[in-house]
Amino acid sequence: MTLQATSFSVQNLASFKDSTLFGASLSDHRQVSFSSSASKSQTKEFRRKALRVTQAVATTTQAPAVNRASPEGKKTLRKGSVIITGASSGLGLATAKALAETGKWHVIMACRDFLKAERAAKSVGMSKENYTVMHLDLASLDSVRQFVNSFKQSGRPLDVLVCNAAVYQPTAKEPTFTADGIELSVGTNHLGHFLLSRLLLDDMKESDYPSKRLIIVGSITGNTNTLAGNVPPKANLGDMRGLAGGLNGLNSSTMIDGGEFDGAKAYKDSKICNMLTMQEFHRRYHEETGITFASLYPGCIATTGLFREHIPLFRLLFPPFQKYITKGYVSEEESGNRLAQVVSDPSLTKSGVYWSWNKDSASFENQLSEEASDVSKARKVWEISEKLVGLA
Ligand code: NDP
Ligand code: PMR
Repeated sequence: MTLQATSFSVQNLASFKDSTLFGASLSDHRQVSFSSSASKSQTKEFRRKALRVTQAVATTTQAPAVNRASPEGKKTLRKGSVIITGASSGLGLATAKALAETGKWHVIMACRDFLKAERAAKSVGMSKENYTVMHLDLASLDSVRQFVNSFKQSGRPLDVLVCNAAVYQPTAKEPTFTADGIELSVGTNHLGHFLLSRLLLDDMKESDYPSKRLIIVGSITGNTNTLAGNVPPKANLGDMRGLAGGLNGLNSSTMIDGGEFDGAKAYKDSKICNMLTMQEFHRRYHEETGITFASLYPGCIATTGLFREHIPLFRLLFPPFQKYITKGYVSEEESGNRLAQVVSDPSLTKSGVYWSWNKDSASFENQLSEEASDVSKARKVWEISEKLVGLA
């Protein structure tokens, strides 16, 4: 365990990147000079969109990435368009708020509970013109496909996709299942997002936004090179016999490694899949598309709904434990600012990176555990997942 206390020793030893502050970095973003080839691709993009919009049921008008009509005659960037899954609470909501507040982003809040999401957006003061709520239940592959269709029909560009939603069932004695009969944690956190991002990749490719990003939220607890990742039950995908069998509990185990059901382990395993998927996306698509693929550990946001199914004593003690003992605690607002940086900060464009933040809230490229960076496991997760979601 050389990298053991990630939050302690690695953060202290790492050479930290200069963290550009969010507001400042966005203003850098505003003035972009475009080459003539970019203009050609914009024209092509326009034609394609025009066709798509006429065919669409719901239509909106689409601006190219660069508007030329600013009063000073400067080229200004259009609003970025970002989808955030699970934006109805916790990290997703805080990120949506942080981005919406800049006035430079339109946030598509992809949520399973429409009313909850609308109320959440209002409660944090997001103004109507900066967000749209769209229904997405990641625990149903049909719902994922419907969401993608509705999004495509809306005619909106897609510049950044944030796979954030998750469920955590630490006290479940028995497994529960998605609409497709897949164990819920891996089905939602990994497979739902896997299908979503695969189906939306073309939309991101077509976007004319200067920096396109696909972000999959990871976690320290899926990384066994950390102290937190060594709290039992530890993440471990094994030979993936359970995943290959469909995690259905009938002719296969509900756990990726083929073991007995354990809700806490299933969550941690799903986070390894998230981090492996990001890297596999990077290897397969970064060079060809220029899309930045990234993952992150936003810090321990001990107050979120993620722990809703934990015992009351845990929910009471977990925030002070993280605040005063491990010092890994981070507020929802701060975590939202961190993820918003990964969405929009010009200094965080490197692809294939798992971002973390030090105690001064400066971002740095963190190291993943051996398993969470295993190239052959990443390929295997990808290939099995393709079959399970009906892409292969
Ligand atoms: P929350 O429970 O507050 O947020 C999770 C979100 O996911 C909610 O909006 C929830 O919707 C949504 N969601 C759950 N199931 C589905 C589904 N089937 N379809 C669509 N949306 C769904 O938890 P956090 O904000 O803490 O978690 C956000 C991310 O951060 C997760 O990926 C988690 O793994 C990660 N993370 C969290 C840490 C922490 O300390 N909290 C640490 C490291 C990573 P609803 O509101 O309807 O329940
Ligand atoms: Mg952990 C550096 C110490 C550290 C950090 C940063 C975390 C983060 N945790 C640390 C240490 C410990 N935790 C220790 C020493 C213990 C044993 C007392 C401990 C226990 C613990 C439990 C029971 N921790 C937990 C749980 C959970 O149920 C949480 C979990 O695993 O959710 C999947 C959790 C977490 N600890 C963290 C973080 C970030 C979490 C939850 C969030 C996540 O990974 O999504």
